[in-house]
Amino acid sequence: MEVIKHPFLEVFVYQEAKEGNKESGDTYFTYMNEQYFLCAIADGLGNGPIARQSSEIIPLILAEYHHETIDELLLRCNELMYQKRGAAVAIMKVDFIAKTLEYSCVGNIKFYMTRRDDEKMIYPLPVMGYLSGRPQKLRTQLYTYKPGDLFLLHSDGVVLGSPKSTMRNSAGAYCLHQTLVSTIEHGDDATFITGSLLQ
Ligand SMILES: [Mn+2]
Repeated sequence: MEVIKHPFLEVFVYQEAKEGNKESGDTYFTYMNEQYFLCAIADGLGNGPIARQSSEIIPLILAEYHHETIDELLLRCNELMYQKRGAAVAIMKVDFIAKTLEYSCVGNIKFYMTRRDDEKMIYPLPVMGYLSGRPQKLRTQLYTYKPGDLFLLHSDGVVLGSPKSTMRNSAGAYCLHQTLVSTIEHGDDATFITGSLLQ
């Protein structure tokens, strides 16, 4: 488990490989500074080392170019999928100054945000498909956030019957993390990132 604890936010990451595989085909990335927090999950097509060949590129690109926009980052990653299997990729950026959260996804990674003062859950739909090196359409969404808002990003190895009630019943990111760890089914590569926005 990777943990980030900061006055601005608290984040918990969990990852496990499909049973029998040494390496997960999923990768994840987190980075933060005083202005922003950037995180991502990538799920490589196929499984094991082949899947990882595609997904491991995403954290490398994000570590080098974290100052760029999400669209720029996704298009960079897309170009590098050429002649590889490809990957589903979701990227999220929290701007602590503007108090905004920006999100974009191509493929089967899910994102949810619940807010303390709003019953509606935010659940942006992804662009279908995966990054493959071909020209890619993007659908990047921008939201405002307030202290107490909770988010969850997960790969398709995490299966949630009712994300809304699971999140509503969690006091914060750690509680949500613990609930998910106890319900995970171990049949697939699984990665999730839970976070509480604090300021
Ligand atoms: Mn998967």
